[in-house]
Amino acid sequence: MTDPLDLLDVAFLLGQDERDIQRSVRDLLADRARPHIGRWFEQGHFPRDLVPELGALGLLGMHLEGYGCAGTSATAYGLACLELEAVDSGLRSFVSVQGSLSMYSIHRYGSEEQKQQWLPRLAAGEAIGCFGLTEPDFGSDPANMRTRAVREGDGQGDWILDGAKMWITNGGVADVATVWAQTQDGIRGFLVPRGTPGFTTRDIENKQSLRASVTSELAFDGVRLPDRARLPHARGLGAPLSCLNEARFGILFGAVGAARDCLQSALGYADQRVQFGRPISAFQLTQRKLAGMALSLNTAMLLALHLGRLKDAGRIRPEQISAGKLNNVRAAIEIARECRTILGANGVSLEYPPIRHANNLESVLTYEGTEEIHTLVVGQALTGRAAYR
Ligand code: TGC
Ligand code: FAD
Repeated sequence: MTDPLDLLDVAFLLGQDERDIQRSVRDLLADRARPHIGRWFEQGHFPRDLVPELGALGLLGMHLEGYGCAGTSATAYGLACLELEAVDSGLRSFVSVQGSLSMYSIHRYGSEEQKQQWLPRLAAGEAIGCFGLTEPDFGSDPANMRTRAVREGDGQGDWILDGAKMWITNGGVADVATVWAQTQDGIRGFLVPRGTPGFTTRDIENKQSLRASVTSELAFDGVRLPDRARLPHARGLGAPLSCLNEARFGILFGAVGAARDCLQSALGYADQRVQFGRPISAFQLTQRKLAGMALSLNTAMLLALHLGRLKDAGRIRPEQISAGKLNNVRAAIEIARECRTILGANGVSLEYPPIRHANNLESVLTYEGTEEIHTLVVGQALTGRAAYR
C-alpha cells in the first residue's frame, strides 16, 4: 500500500532510533503546536513556553556532545528539523539558531568557562541564544561587515564594540548573542549577554513571513566587554561560515517537512472537494500536480538523507550542503505554491497550511545564504572560480 507522502518508501532507509526520534518530535508538536500554529502566525506570536519542552526532548544543540546536549547523529537532528518545519519554519528556525548557530559557535569556538556558563542552560531551554552576522548594509557579503571591536590599553584591556546587526532570529528574546565583528586582527566572535550596557534590540514588525519567530535588530553603542567574552578559537570569516554549515544542514531537512505538510493538505483537500460532479483529485491536471510534487518531495528527502549520511561519516563538504539547501528549499517553495493552487480560494486562507508555508519559505530561500549565493558556491566548486565579486 503506497504512503502518498512517502511514495518511494524512504522511511525504510531509516534506523529504528531515527524513526523513534522523528515520532517523538511529531507527537510533541501534534499536541503542543499544530493546533495553535495558524493563530500564532496570524498574531505574530513566538511560543516561548514551548522552549523548555523542546529542551526536555533534547532538541536544542541536539547533535552536540556533552554540556547537557543529546549527542545524536546529524541525520537524527535533520529528521527533528523536518518534523519541526512540518509544523512551521518559525519553530525550526528557533531550533536552528539555538543549536546550530548560538550553541555550535560556543561549543566549537568557546573557552571552557564559556561552555560551562552557557551550554547547559541553552540545551535545557532555560536560556535563548542568537547569532548576529548580517548587518543593514551587508547580508550576502559578511566579509565587509562594519561592526567593529577595538581593544583598549595597548591591546590588553577591554573590548569596545560598536555597530548594528539586522534580521537576527531570536534577537529580542535572547539571553546571549554571538556577535561577529571586525578587529585589527580580522573578524572575531564575542558573546554579549542581554542587559550589557550599550546593547539594545528592536524587533522587526510587519513581516509577512516567519511570523511565529522573533526577528530583531541588534545595536551596539560603546559596549564594553572583557577579553573573556571573546570566542578564543574563532579566527576570520571561516568561523561564522562554519556555523552556517550546521544551520544550512538543518534547513535542507526542514524544507522537506514544510513541503510534506503542504502535500498532505492538498491531497486531503483534492479528495474532498467536488467540482463538475467529481472530486478534483480525479482530474488529470490535478493528478499531474500531485504526482510531480510527490516525485519532487521524495527526491528532496533522498538528497537530505544522503547528505545526512555523509555528515555522519564526517565527509560532507560545504558545497554539498549548499547544493542540498538550494535544491530542497527551491523544491519546497514550488510545492507550497502548487498546493496553494489545488486549494483554490481556500488556499489563500490561514485555515490551511500551504500559504503560511509558502510565505515562510520566502525567508528560508533568502536566509542562510540566498538561492543565488548557493548557486555561486556550487558554481565555484564546479569551475574553481569564485564569481561573487
Ligand atoms: P571566502 O573568501 O570564500 O571565505 C572566507 C573564509 O571562509 C572559508 N569558508 C568557509 N568555511 C567553512 N564553511 C563554509 N561554508 C565556508 N565558506 C568559506 C574560506 O575557506 C575562507 O577561509 P580562509 O581560512 O581562507 O580565510 O569568503 P567570501 O567573502 O568570498 O564569501 C563567500 C560567500 C559568499 C560564500 C559567503 O560570504 C557566504 O556564505 N555568504 C552568505 C552569508 C549568509 O549565508 N549569511 C547567513 C547569516 S545567518 C542566518 O541567515 C540565520 S537564519 C537562521 C534561521 O532563522 O533559521
Ligand atoms: P542581499 O545580500 O542584499 O541580496 C539581495 C539580492 O542580491 C539577493 O537576491 C541576492 O542573492 C543577490 N545578490 C547578492 N550578492 C550577489 C552576487 N554576488 N551575485 C548574484 N546575486 C547576488 N542573519 C543573521 O546573521 N542571523 C540571523 O539569525 C538571521 N535571521 C534571519 C531571519 C529572517 C526572517 C530573515 C529574512 C533573514 C535573517 N538573516 C539572519 C539575514 C539573512 O541571512 C540575509 O537576509 C541573507 O544573508 C541575505 O542578505 P540580504 O537580505 O542583505 O540580501
